Amino acid sequence: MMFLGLDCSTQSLSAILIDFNLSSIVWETSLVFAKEFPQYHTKNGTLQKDGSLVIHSPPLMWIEALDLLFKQLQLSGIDLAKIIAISGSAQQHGSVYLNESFTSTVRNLNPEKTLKENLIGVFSRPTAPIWMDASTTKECEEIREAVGREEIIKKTGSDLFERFTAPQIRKFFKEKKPLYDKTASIALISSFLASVLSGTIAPIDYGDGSGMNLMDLDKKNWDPELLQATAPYLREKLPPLAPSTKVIGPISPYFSKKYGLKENTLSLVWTGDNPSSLIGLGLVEEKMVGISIGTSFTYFGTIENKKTDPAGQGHLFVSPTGNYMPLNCFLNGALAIQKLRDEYGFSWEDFNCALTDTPPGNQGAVMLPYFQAEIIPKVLNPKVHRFHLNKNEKKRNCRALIEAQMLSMKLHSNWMEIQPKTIYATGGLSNNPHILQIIADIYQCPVIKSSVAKSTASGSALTAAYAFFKNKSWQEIIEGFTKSPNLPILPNPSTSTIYEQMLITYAKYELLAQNSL
Ligand code: XUL
Repeated sequence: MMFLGLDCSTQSLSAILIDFNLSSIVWETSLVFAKEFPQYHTKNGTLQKDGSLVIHSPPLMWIEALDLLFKQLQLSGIDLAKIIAISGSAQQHGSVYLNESFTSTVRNLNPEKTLKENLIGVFSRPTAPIWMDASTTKECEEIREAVGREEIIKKTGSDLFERFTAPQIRKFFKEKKPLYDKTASIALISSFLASVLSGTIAPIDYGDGSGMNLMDLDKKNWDPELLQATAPYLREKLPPLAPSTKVIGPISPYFSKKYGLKENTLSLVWTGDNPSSLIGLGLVEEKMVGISIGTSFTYFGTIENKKTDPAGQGHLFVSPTGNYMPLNCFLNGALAIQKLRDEYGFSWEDFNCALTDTPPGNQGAVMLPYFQAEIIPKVLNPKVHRFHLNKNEKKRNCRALIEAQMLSMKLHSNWMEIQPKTIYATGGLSNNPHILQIIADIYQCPVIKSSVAKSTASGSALTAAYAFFKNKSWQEIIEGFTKSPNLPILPNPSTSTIYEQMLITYAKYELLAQNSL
């Protein structure tokens, strides 16, 4: 019995096919957008002008990738009739704007054509604002003003954030009203791709819906007051909400006819990449903690009772298990490291040497790594700050960057009130033991790299299995897939006081920089 999990992240579309009975991964792939689809001229999968806070991506690129992925799956020689159900996840918050032709076009996808040829005419906005977009401060203020900050945090689990969907929709409505009026349906990236796969307008799941500033977390419904404060006629443009364990129906005949999947392969509601990786990492029990170090850096866990961040910097999402998922997201993650490496002409080997050649605590050197606009703490005028550190001290800068990323994460995650016993790490950079060692030392707790590199896609495959079996617990579902054979990276106790002290210094510099802006 096979289950397919997909993940449309900022930089790539990935897939994991699991054989549930054998507890094994049968096939996996990753299509890097910038490499496979240069015709879209993206930088790491995104469209952005230097220095601009506006960051979008082309939805057509995602569906071209979907076609290519299924083509590769078909050519893999695997018996696709064994695939029982498909689910997926996508980068959170980003929104796709569709005109009135979408419903009928997606219902009648012609397998003689490509997905791109089928869907080229369905967009009322050619590009989709994504989670890196920080251009909606004004709209955040307007919605906050209308509904009240405390009320919004209580209802939706988060304060207004530039990248969240409501302020993005409001900005589109204000700036491009005629196009907003032509928009019949607004999807999240997750629900857009689920729609294509199922041939019908797909629900938005509670987890990804929590990242919109539009969903009432308790009622699990769209909140009328927030809808009204965002844009007119918005309720009519949004799909229903549903759990990510819901089966939408069979896949669109496009995929069975074209690629040889079974006609009755089930197609599920998709969720966001973070909720999905919670499952992929096996964090289904209260107070388990994960860290994802990919394009964004996120720190998250599972809790049973609703708890929001009083400082309004973090988020509370509904998790696929029905519990809550507190999460903090940092924008200056992998791309900040890449930027520093590019500046210094450092290979990964050089970078790793820099980490081993410099001592924990970096002899007092501190960086505030705002290479791009930052989410936590909010920085809209990006600038890299250096204290007791010179830009040309290349090795110390490398350590300063990683220490800053992890100290900031620790500093701002206190509100979750979870003392991690073990941190489960995923994301591209979790392959790097030097980075994991710094995390272990700063948190003074063991860090285990996930057994599955693509934990988001694997989380979706496991969610598909959960939905199919109905009577198995989450624990039974994840058991064979999430136990990591990797040895934990243990903290070095001698670094404990160094980092305790450094956290205080870091907080002081962060405050200083905030006040000087
Ligand atoms: C979470 C967030 C990011 C994206 C990246 O709130 O904005 O982690 O989901 O894919």
